[in-house]
Amino acid sequence: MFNKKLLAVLVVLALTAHSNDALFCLSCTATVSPRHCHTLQKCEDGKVCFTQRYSGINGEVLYDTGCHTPSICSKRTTQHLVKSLSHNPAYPHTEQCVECCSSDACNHKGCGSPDYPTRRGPLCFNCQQSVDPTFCSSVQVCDENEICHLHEEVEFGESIFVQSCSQKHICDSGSPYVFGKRSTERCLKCCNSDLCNGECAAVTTTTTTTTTTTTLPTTTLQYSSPFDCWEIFHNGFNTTGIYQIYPWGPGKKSIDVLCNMDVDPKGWTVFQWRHPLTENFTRNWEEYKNGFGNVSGEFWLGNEVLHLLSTAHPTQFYIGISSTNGGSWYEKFDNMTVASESDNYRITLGNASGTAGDHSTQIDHAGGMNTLQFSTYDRDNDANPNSCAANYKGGWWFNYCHYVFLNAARGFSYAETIYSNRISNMSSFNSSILMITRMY
Ligand SMILES: [Ca+2]
Repeated sequence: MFNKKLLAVLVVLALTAHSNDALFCLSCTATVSPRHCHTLQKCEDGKVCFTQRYSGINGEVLYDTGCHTPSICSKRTTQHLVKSLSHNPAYPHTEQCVECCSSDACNHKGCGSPDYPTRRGPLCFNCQQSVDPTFCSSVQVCDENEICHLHEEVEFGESIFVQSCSQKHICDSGSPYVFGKRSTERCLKCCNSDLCNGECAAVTTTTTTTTTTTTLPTTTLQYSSPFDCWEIFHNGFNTTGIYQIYPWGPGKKSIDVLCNMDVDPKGWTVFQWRHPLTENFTRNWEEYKNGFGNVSGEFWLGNEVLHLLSTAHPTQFYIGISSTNGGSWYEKFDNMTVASESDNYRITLGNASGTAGDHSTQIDHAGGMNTLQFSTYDRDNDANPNSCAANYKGGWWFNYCHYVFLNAARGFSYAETIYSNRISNMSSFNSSILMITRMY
């Protein structure tokens, strides 16, 4: 079995306690303007929000944003950055500005970039499902007539939080969210200031449902309609194999997935498997969205399912690769999310650990994939003037273009660099596995 050697790896998850004092900063790379960045990062103590403006390959103005130590804005550091960027082939032109600020999302207008529209609603957390509203890292600016909204459902004993912009009348009309007799709404919050829907502390409305006499199906399973392989594992199934999950919720359509119960922490939902590289991975946007291949062979599970699973719970991401000369490596990333289709399935990755090397998150490099949108040959969302997906014949989170690319076409020798420093081309690529599980 793949990566058996690696099963004994202990992962220590450092769970960061939520602090009300934490500074939130917009965190994106290569955006045309910071105000178009929809990812919010909770900074470590002592860090500030930064904006960095520079010229892209065609001379277009681009911005990176995020948390950083204030030293990035010191004169000496700025000069050093200008020097290092000008030697990076991805950024032939020098950086133009680095600016710091220290209030929530203040870097949405850093380095002289355009501010949010003057007529706008609040900046709100925007997550369709999260196990804790403080884990939400996606934001959007609401329309003028909208407010920030947060509500909690309890389903099968688990709390699920939904955060979004909503019409004001949603709050005026009480509770519009009733998802059947198994749901009890707990927290419903409507508020009208930036980032006010990040937690449930101030509950504006509480509704209590009356006890239902409906007899629920008797079952010994903890999760009768498992959402993912994590729930299947916690239902007591600890053998790697194909199982049925309900990513769209109980009573909705189910799909077959490969659950990996070998790698710790067990309960991984596999979303890509390649070996022996016979499946065609040169597919269009819709095929990558909905998935293709055979779940008992080689496949891509689908970006839509990946989005649903990775945004419902804090998610750990695993990349496993092996080469034809017998080498195998893995890398794990904390806090992985894949945004919705409206954000072109943008991927976000947290801290990395493993043996393969963190070539996916090198934010200042042209080939890192962290915070990037997905591209296919018919949907070009990369930073390259050409289409990376068309040139390299597979869908991926391309930048300009890649350090890691595990969906390359078989026999396509031009697709060099399958995994930077590990697998240099298709002829030495033996297998890959991509999978996710809950961090806790
Ligand atoms: Ca392009």
